[in-house]
Amino acid sequence: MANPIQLKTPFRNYVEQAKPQGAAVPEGLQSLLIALVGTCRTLSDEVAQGALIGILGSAGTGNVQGEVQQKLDVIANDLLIEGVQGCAALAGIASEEIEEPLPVGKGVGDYLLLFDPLDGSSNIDVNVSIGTIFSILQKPNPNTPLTTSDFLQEGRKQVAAGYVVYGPQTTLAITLGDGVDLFTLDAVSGEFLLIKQGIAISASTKEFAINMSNMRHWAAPVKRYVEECLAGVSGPRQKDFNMRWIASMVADVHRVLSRGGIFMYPWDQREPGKPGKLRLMYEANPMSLLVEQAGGQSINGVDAILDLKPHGLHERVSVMLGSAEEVSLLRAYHAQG
Ligand code: AHM
Ligand code: MG
Repeated sequence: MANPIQLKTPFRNYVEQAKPQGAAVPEGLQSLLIALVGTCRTLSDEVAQGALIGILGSAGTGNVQGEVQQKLDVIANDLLIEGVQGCAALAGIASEEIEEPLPVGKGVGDYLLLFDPLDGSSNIDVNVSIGTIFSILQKPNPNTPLTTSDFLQEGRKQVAAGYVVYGPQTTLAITLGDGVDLFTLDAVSGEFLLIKQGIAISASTKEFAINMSNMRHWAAPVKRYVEECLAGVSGPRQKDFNMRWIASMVADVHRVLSRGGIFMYPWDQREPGKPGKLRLMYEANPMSLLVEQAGGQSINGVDAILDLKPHGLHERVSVMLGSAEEVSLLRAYHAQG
């Protein structure tokens, strides 16, 4: 685990003091993280105002993936892009809401930022937790012009990943590749303060999260796994399971990090050519790094998500992550076919 840092330390000081794998965080990365997290604080304030500042409802536009954009999807995307423009070490940005990568300045620098600016869009208008998911990669050649292929790196290469969930509290979870730490936004100081270091996901659990309305479309191994959970204490698992589904990945994964569990958004046969709903680069990869860093596992059924070689910025993937015993079982069921 990283060096111990005093609880309630503000995020800026935390980043200065952190020593992932024994080395200080490079200054360029420090500035990027501070700017990014500072922008999430602004976004949190806007989310909290909701209808009072006219940010609810549809934007009347679609994103690159053909999904209807909510006003807050667009606001969050613009805010985040604007918020990191001053970061000299940042070469480019990729977002769920923009088709092509966006160069920052001349498109040169050490880092690449990827994000889902507002995850859980269907929950915005009903006042249920939503969030921002982010991933930071090193740019392979810091001095050459930005290309899409710069971003197409395995998730294991992320230098930082995290999310901010805008819920009853605004909470930040982050990994710099040496454990997972949690912060809560303090409304008084306007700072994210450290509340927990070295989050650990319990290996066993009695809680699963999946959109059950898709059950008839799932592949056999996922159906078998969930049916066995539902069979409870008299079934093969010999225990009763509980189910949760918030429909905001940030909130569902936050619960998994907080008290264990398994979260699944698997491939289903409605669109057989589509590997899943969730996006690899800015949803599955950052969440998978957090989960693995907290001792859990994250797979697409067969392989660790962090080992997948990406082929496109907006590529989708089947996701099963959380408590190690459950994810291992699901992997075994996939191996049996
Ligand atoms: P979004 O990024 O457009 O909000 O979509 C991703 C969200 C995830 O947060 C969540 O797990 C999933 O979509 C919910 O899907 P469904 O509405 O099928 O339950
Ligand atoms: Mg999302």
